[in-house]
Parts: sequence; C-alpha cells; structure tokens
Amino acid sequence: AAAIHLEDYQPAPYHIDTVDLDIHLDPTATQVKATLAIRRREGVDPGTPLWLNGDETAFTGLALNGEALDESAYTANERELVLHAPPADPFTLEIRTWVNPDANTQLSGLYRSSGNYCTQCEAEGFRRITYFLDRPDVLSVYTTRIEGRKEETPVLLGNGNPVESGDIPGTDHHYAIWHDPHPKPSYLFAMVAGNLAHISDSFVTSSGRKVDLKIYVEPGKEDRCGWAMDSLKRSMKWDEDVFGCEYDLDVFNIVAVSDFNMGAMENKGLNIFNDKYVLADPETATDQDYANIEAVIAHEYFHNWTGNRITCRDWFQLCLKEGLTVFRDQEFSSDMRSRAVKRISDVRLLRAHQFPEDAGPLAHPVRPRKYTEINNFYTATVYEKGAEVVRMLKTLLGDSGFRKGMDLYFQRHDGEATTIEAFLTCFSEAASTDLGQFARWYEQAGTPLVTAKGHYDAAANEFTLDLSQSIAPLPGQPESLPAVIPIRFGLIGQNGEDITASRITGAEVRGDVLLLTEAKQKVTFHGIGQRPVPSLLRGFSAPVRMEAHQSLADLTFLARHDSDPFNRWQAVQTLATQELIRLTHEARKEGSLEADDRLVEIFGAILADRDLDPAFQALALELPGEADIAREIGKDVDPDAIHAARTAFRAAIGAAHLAAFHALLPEATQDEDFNPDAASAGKRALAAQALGYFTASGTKAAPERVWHAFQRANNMSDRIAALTILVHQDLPKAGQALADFRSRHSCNSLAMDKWFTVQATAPAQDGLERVKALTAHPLFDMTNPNRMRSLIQAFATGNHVQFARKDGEGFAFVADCVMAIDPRNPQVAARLLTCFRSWRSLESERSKHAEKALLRISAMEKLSRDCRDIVDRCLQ
Ligand code: BAL
Ligand code: ZN
Repeated sequence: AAAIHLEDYQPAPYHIDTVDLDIHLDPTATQVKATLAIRRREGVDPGTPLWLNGDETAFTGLALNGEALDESAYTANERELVLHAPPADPFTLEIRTWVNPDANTQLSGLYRSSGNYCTQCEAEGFRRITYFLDRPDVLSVYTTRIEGRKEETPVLLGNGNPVESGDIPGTDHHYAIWHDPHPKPSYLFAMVAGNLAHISDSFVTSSGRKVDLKIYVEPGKEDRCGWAMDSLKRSMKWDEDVFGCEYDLDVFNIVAVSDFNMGAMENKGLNIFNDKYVLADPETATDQDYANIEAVIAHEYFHNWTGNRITCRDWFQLCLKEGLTVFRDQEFSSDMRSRAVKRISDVRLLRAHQFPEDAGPLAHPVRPRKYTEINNFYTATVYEKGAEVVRMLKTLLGDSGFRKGMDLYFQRHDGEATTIEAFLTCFSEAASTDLGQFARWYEQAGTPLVTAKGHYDAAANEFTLDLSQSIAPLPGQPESLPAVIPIRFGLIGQNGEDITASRITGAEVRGDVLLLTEAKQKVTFHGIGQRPVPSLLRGFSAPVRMEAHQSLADLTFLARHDSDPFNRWQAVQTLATQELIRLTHEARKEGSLEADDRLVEIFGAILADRDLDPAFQALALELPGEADIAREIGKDVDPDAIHAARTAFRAAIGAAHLAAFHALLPEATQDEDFNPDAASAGKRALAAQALGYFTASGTKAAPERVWHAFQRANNMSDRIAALTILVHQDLPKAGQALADFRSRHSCNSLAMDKWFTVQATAPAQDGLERVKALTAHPLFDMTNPNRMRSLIQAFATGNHVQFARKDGEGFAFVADCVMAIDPRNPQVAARLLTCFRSWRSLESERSKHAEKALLRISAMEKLSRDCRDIVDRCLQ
C-alpha cells in the first residue's frame, strides 16, 4: 500500500454539516441509512467529484436530494463511493448500506461482543458502517436513530443526548433517537445496543448543570463498576479545577465490553471500554488494576476537551490529542496518589516501551511524517513520549505560563480540527517565547543521549558541567539537530542539602532548570565552596538517556540524600544496572556471579529507612527488568546471561537482608480490611517485594511461607503476587495453587487472564512448551483480544528467555500466532508482531532465528496491510 505523507495534506473539498443515521439492527444484516447534508468548500470548483471512503462496505442504494440516482452518476464498491459530478449547491445524499456485525472479526466498525452490538470507529472504522469522508477534519452534527428487537436489544445508546424513544406499534421492535449538538469527526461516532445492566450516579458541573452518569455492563457485572464511577466523578471535578474544563452534555455514558482491540475509546458522550478498565473488586482486581481503571477512565473523559471539542486535523497530529491527554491523566493520577511514585512508574513504562521503540526499526517522530497503516501509530512514542513533550513544555513555561497557553488553546481552537503548530503557537504567544527549536521534539525520532561530566575547581570555587546531546542515527534519520532539553538540577553539599550557586554561566537557567540547547555546552556554577554532588534530570525532566559518569560513592550518596525522590530512585537504578551488566558479562563467560556487597547494602538502607513511603520502597527494591538490562547492553544480547545475572543479584539481596524481608511478609497487611487507596496499595507492593526476595534468598522456610500467603490472601494483589512466586520459582505447591486459582476464578475472564499471564511469563526451561499446551486449554480463545494478549503477548513481551530461546522455537511460535490471528484481526496481530522490534540487538544465533521468523511472516500470502507495514519496517 502507498504511504500517506503529511506534506500532501489537503482539506476535503466538501463539508458534511449534518449526518442523520437510521440503523436497523440485525445480527447478520443490519441496515444503515445515512442522510448527509453536503456543502462544497469555498474555492472548490463546482462539479468536483465527491469521493467517500468505504472498507468492505456493502452498498445497497443512493439518492440525491431525495431522488434515486442513475447508476452512471456514481461508482460504488467495497472501498469507495464516488459521486462523479455533484451539484454546485448544497445537497443531501442518502446512502444505504448493509452491515454484517456477526462476521466482523476485526472489531472495527459495527460488531458484536457477547451478543451486544457495539462500535469502534477510530481511526477508520466508520467507513465500515457507511461511506463517508472518514477523516478527522470533517466535522458534522450527528443524529442517530437506532431500531432493534426489544428482547434482543433492550438498551439502545448513541452519542450526545437522548431525544426520543418508543415502541414500533404492531412489531416487537423499539427505537431510540440520540442527538449530539457538538460537531465531531466520524471517528468519534458510536452506538451500542444490547442486553446491558447499569449503575447510575450524577455530577453537578461548576456552572450548576446536573449530568446523569451511567456505566453499562453485561448483566451480573454491575457490582464491579463502583470504582470506575468514583473515578469518573473525580475526573470531572479535577478537569474543572485544574484546566477549567466543564462537561457539555446532559448525559455521560460508559459501556464496558469484553471484546475490544484497544483499552477504551472516547466517543462523544458514549465512551466504550475494554471491560478490563472498568470492572474491579478486591477479589478479582489488583492494585495495579485499580490504578489503571482510574487512569483510563480519566483519560477517556479528558478527551472530551482534548480530542473531541478540539480534534486533530489529520492522523499525523494524533499526539495532539493523545500525548496531551496522557499528560493530563498522569497529572490527575499524581494528584490522586503519590506524585513521586506515579512519576517513577511512568518513567519505568516509558523506558520499557518507548525507548526500545525509539531505538529500533519502528522508531518514528512523536508526529510522524508518513504512514501506510494509521492503526500502527497508536504507539508508545505518540502517547508516552508525546506526554513527556507536553510535560517539558510545562517545565519550560512554568505552571502559570502553561495554564495560559492551555486556556488560549481551548479558547482559540474549540470546535476545530487542528495541528501541533497551532497548539505550540498558543504557548509561544501566551508566554511570549519562541518554541521553534522546541518543536524538534515533535519532528525528530530517537532518544537523545545526554552526557554530563562534572569538575570541581576548589581554588576558583567553581563547579563546571560539560554537557552534550546527540541522537544515534536511525533508518531515515542519519542526522539530527540539538533539541531544547530542560535539565532540572541540584548541587548537593556534604550535609545532604542543596547548595545555591551565586551565578550560573553557559546556559539559560529558569529556576532550578537549565536549558541544554546546543550539541555541547559548558555550564559553570560560581560561588561553590565545597565539592558538590550534582543531581541531574530531577523528576526525569526530559525523555533522554543520561550518562552522568558518577562514581559509586556519589551515586550511593544520591540514593541516600537526594531531596528529589525520583533521583533517589534513579541512583539506585543506575547502580543496579551497572552491577547487572557486570554480572551479565560474568555469566556469559561462566565467571563468578557474586554481587558486590556495597550494592547489596544499598537495598538494606532502603529497607531500613522508615521515613520512606512503602510504595517508594517497593519501587526502589525492584531491579531493572531483563528487557531494561538488554536495552542498556544494546548489542549482542544474551537473555540467558541477563536472567542468570538478575537471579543471582536478587538472591544476594534476599540473603543479605533476610530478617528485614521476613519482617515485611504479607501477613502484616493481610488482616486489614481491603482499601484500594494508594497508601494501602503501597504496603501490599512492599509486602510482595519482601515475599519475592525472601524466596529468592533460597531460605528453606520460603516455599511454605509463599503457599501460606497464597492461601490467606484476601485480595487479588496478594494472591497473584504469591501465585507468581510459586509458579516462577517452580515451588512445590505451584500446581496446586494454579488449580485452586482456576477453580476460584474460572467464571471471571479478567481474573483468568491473570492465570494465563502468570504461566506465560514463567522463565522455566519448558516455558514455551507450557504456553503451547495452554493454547489448547478449554478457556483459551485466540479470538478474544484480552485472552490472546494474556497468553501470547505476555509470553512474547514478558518472557525474554523463552521467547528469545536459542533454538528459535519461541520466535517461531509467536510468528505462527501472528499468522493465525492476522486474517481475523489485523490490528491485534500487528501489535503482537511488534514484539520482534529489538531482534537485531540479540546475539547472532538468536537474531538469525528471529529474522527467519520475520521472513516467514513476510512471505505469507494475503498478509494484512497492518502486519505488512510492521514486518517490512522490522526487516528494512
Ligand atoms: N483514542 C483511542 C483510545 C485512547 O487513546 O483513548
Ligand atoms: Zn487517548
């Protein structure tokens, strides 16, 4: 397929002012009548053909201004409807199409999940319902009439406000009409119909309007919606308080479905969710699930302003809504929970998902310049790096400058489909600053490497920092230009307190942020009376890799004394990473895997520090993951050596601090009533770490204690933590625990997803064979995206040693899965396929096997455009 280029953007030649949809539901033969009020755009030649998108769309009829059209006047096929010579004046087009929801396995357009009708239109699903100018810059007012059998579809939902509903006399049908007064692009259209239960609540907006809130789920699941509703109300209030954004319809509906390609979708007034991000109770949801639900509910709600009222001009601008909205949901979660813990968790995710993307064949700028399949650009770069760029904007402009820019953006662009340039202009105007160089963050791919070398001159009372920035060459980007990198910094004196310089030269400094704007810069801090320990990139003030060349003594000092909690955590991570890389090299040459006592002791200090938040302690105790270590090593990666090194280091930490871990075992928290709040979750996370290290130590008492913890668990976090240790360490009761878990949760899909994931990620010698056997399990279902991801994707992304097995069987298995899924659901297959993206960094035997697997996929007949795009880029 031909690539689409940003530079080729042209506005659509026609406006579609209103869309009236009349949808008659049927499982295999739904009829859709779309009446479009169409107007030629000013300056467009009369008679310019009107070209509407379709995708497997079944045409059944067309009328213009109420009159049937001669067949010579148009072309209609699966991919397009072209009106060859439209009238010069505004006209209406009545298009009839036919949809088979039951046959829609792609889960894009109108489909059924557990018998309920639902839609997913972003990015290009609306064209699978009716022909349309299916692009985000065509904004229309929608009215939707839905008709269905009362028994099959007692609930009928659309975008906007409910207008009318009733029975159809003499039939077993009923209907509902919904009207959305806010012009929107087609990707925000949604409808849902089915047999759904709901919970209700309400919210009074800042200007006193009452909004009815409802969350719809499959019957029997409604008692698991309380946390989502609570999260929604807190999101609505927070957006008013922090961004001045008030909700704008009479109702806000959320529907949770069990078959969904993505996490959730922000359709105007009718959010549709993967039920993973709605349903929670202590018995079946972990603390991470609670936090994710809070974040995703907030994210979709926040899109109402950043995405819906102001949308994207074209799909290249996806980060305009996604990066900004991720930033907003991160800020919300930070305000609801511990800001430091949230920041550390977000940076861990960024490094785990975005950094490898940005360093390999799938690297692209936050705002890409070309794509062949837009569904492949819902990436960690667009979302998470996009959020980091907005965060840097706030760091550079300060709270008030940032808020002024946001206010101007909302005021100037409300009701528009716009661009990154327009967004940045609001900030440069509001804060009277030039953001020309800053815009490179949107234009260049790759993670900048920042190096820093410090030097103290006692005679001159000066501390200098030699800074540099660079981006390694990437496919299509051999060179890059320096970006504006805000480096939040502190200089710490011997007593652990920050020292203030009398003057700083060599860089622009805004408060505690210095701006690295050149490829190389020497920054001098004057009036420094003692050798300081620099703390750089506090709070992870820019999405870069930092090499600060600090000594073990200085990093240990930072780990204990930095006033910035992020950098305290970072110092521990840096030390642990260095040690893990050293041990990995040792493992490869079958050398000693004895860990350095000085590093083992750092973890003792974290455990002993009673002033630390338990959630922070839990994060600081978590060693960099195997994929993190692989990324830092960068080339000739041997996953077995990394695994051996990490296992040995954990064993050493566990053994050295056995008593401290023993004192923290989960028994201490298990008798408390469950509370999903951040403080309680932090205690559970620390207890889980303690249980893990206690077991890693090899102490004889461990297997019994873990089994005990599993049996006594009164919530899913504790239960899954114990189960993971039992299974991953292959402890004697692992089989029994898996059987117990299964009989307890077999009716709950989300809990059973966890059961599959625990086994998929077990680094056992026969891990792959176990995963293959699980694909034949009666509860496994390759066609349900959550279930597939819980086993296959979890294996490919969370079981480094088995996926990248030296015999190549792990790669071959995942390639087979990609090829099996692709014909049914290309989006989900392509996402799974991205797990190959770092294949070139593996040692040669493994990388040859990976290449073979990719070539096999590439040779597949009728490979989808989605998978073709990923496989071609991986192999380029
Ligand atoms: N717009 C797709 C789902 C999300 O990012 O909210
Ligand atoms: Zn989003």
